[in-house]
Amino acid sequence: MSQFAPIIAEAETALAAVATINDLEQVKARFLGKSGVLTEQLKQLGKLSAEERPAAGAAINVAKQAVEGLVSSRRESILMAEQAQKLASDTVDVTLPGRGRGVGSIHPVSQTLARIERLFQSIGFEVAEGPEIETDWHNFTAMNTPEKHPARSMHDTFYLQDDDGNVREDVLLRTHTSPVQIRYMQAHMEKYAGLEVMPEIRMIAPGRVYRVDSDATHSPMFHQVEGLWVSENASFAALKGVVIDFLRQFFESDDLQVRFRPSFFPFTEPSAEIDVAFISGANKGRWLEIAGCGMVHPNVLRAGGIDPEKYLGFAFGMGPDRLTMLRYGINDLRLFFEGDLRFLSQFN
Ligand code: 2U9
Repeated sequence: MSQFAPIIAEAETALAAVATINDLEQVKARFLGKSGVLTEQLKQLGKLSAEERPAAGAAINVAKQAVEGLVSSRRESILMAEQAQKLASDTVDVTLPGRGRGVGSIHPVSQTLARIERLFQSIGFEVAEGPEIETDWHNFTAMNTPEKHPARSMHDTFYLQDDDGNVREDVLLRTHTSPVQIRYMQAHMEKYAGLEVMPEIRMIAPGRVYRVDSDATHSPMFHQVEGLWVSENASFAALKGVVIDFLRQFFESDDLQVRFRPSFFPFTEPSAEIDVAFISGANKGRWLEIAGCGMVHPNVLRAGGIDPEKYLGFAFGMGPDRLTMLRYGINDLRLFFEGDLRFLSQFN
């Protein structure tokens, strides 16, 4: 029996008494640590003669291995005991109802867009889309906007840069969906070029638009829906009929008051702003500006490849973000674009 048998026995007794990994590490340090019992023995080897040293060294190492083995088997049993206790106490109540899956919901503005699209489709309008990055020509020139118009300034419109970081004056983020109508008219005229009289145009263009503007009622990105009707006999009377019918259906109110107020836009002549007044509810009796409209300016028809002597057009534009705010009584536009589920999940 090795002279270290009593030390091994002492370690065994000490290890048997520990119940946690923490206490186990303390015992391990007492025997095998930097100034542990067996480590101290190793340090004494230098005092022995060269003949005695190998045998003594080997005996200490055998003892160290024995203690290490005791420590790891004790560690194993403590971990197993801890896990067994955890399994016994952490019970799963299999009778609890499941948490379910968040089903998500359609964004309130998307719901409004879908609603607007459905209403216009029901009276024969096509829904068209176009690029959000546009040329200055499609966004402004074709829309009869003067060269020096403030909307064309970098203060109001986001322009794009080239690869060297220089601002390009001819490429921008569209400020309205009107370029979609310009492209639509051009494509339409090309498609029916051979015909004596073209089929009439009835379309709406919903989508994202961009302006340098940001506060509670303005977002640098917002939505628009613009509509266009071009035919030989388009009229302001027809425009009023379409708009009033749409608004009454949109707000589900047959007695909604609608008012057309003379206004100015470069792309329509004559032009009007459209106000509504509700008969009941929180906005009862107040006139609220809700959209704009007018007869398409001859220059704009020409930009679309349409002869203004032969055809007339009417157009209108509205902001679905604002329409959504009115429909649900929301007072801050930014709520739509922050992605806060506490807000968004109220609309499913
Ligand atoms: C073409 C010709 C004419 C679209 C029009 C308005 C008047 C208008 C605003 C309403 C609220 C913009 O969303 S808003 O901020 N729009 O007042 N828009 S006429 O006129 C067009 C469009 C395309 C080819």
